[in-house]
Amino acid sequence: MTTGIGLTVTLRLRMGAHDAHYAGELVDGARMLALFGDVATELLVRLDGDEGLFRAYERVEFLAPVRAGDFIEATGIITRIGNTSRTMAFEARKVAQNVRAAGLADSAGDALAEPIVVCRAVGTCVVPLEQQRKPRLVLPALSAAAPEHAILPEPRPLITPPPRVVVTPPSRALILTAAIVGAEVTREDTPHLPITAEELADEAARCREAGASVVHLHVRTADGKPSQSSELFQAAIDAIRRKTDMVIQTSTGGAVGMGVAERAGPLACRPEMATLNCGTINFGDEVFENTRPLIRDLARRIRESGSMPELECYEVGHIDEALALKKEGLIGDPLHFQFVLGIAGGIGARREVLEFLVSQVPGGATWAVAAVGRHQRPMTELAITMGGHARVGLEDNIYLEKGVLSKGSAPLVARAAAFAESVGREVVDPARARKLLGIEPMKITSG
Ligand code: KMH
Ligand code: ZN
Repeated sequence: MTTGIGLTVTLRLRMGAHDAHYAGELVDGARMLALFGDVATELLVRLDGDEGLFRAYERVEFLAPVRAGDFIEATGIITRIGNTSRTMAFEARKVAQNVRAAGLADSAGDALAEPIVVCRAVGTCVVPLEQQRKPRLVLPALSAAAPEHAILPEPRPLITPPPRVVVTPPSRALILTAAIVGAEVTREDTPHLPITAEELADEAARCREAGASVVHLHVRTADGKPSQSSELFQAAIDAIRRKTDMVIQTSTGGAVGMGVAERAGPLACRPEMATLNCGTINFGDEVFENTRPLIRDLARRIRESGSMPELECYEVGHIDEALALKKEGLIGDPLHFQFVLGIAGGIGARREVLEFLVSQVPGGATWAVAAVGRHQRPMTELAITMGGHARVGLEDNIYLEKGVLSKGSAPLVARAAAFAESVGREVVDPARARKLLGIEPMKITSG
C-alpha cells in the first residue's frame, strides 16, 4: 500500500532523423509531450495498474531546442492524487548531443556535463475508479480547502499487513526557509555572504521578497568568525525586524566544538523559533556533538525562552530521539522536523532516504528538507513535490549552478519558489507560516 505521491519514472531515448520537423533538424515540441505521455502512462501503470488517460496540461514550457541526434531524458513525478485524478510534473533534459562543428566528423558527439532542461510541464491524468487495480491509501486532495493538519483515516485492513505509510498529508501551503549565513561558509568561499546585522537584515528582506517566510539565523563577529553571542543576535534580530516580518529562527547548533552554554546564547533574545539538533553526527571531518543530556538541556532552555523548536535530524535515529523528547514532555505539539541531508558523515541525499524519513513522521507534524551542496536543488524540488517544506540558502549551498556562485540566498529562494508554483504549491507569507507551525502571531513589530 502506498500513497503514490513522489512516485517517479524516467525514460531516456534518442531523437532520430524522423523526429526532426523544422529547419536545422529541429524536433517539434509535440515530441516532448508525446514523451511525457509515455512517462505518465508508466507512472499510472505503476500506481494504478492501468494506463489511464491524459486529461489536460496546465502548463507547458519549451526551454531549449531539441535536434535530431539528441539524447533526451524525460522524468515525471506524481505531485497530487485525487480519487481519479493524478497530477504530475514533467521535465525533459538533453544529456548528450551531436557536436555539429566545422572541421569535426558528422558523427562527433558530446555527453553534457550538466544536462540542459528542454521542456517542463504539469498535467493531469485520470484513472476511473473501476479501472484502479492496486490498493492505495488515498490522500486528501491538495485543495485550498483541505485542512492543513488533517489526519488521514485509518487504512482499511489488508490480508497482508501493510508497510508503515506516510500519515501526514501533503500540504499545499509551502514554507520556504532561508539559511542566509551559517557557521561554516566564509567570505573566502563566497563574497556574497552577509555578516553585519545590516547585511543580514538586507539579505533576509531580499529572501522574503523572493518567497521565504522563515530566516534561519547565525551571526558572526566583525572579523567573520561564527558566534552565539546574545548581543550580536539581538542586533541582528532588531535589524531584521526593522525590515521584514519573517519568522526568525535562531541556531542553537552554532559551530562545531561550542559548548551548551555558548550555543544557548541566542535564546536570551527569546526568538520565535530555535533549532534543536537531535543527535550527534560526523560533520565532514569533525564531530557535531549533541549528546542526549545536551539535547535535553537545550530543549529545556528553548522551552523556557518560549521558542518553538525546529527538530534538526541528520540521521533516522534522530527522529526517535525527538519523539522521546516529546514523551518526556520537553517538547510539545505541533512538531516540526528538518531533515538535513547530504552532509559528509550524515544521512544521504536520496529519494528513498527521504521517503523513509517522511514515513516516520507522526500525524499532525510538519517536515522540511535542508540538503547541502549540489543536493540542495534536487532535494528541495523532491521535498516540494512530496508535500514537505524546504530550506535553501548559502549556509547549505553557495552555488546557483555548477561553478556559478549565487549572489546571496535570495536567488536560491526565488528558484525554489518558482519550482513550487510550477507544481501547484502555494508559497506562504510569514503570517501563514506562523499558523502552520503553531507559532503565536508576532507581537514584536520593530526592534
Ligand atoms: N553549524 C552546524 C555545526 C543549527 O543551526 O542548529 C550546526 C548547525 C545547525 O548549523
Ligand atoms: Zn544552522
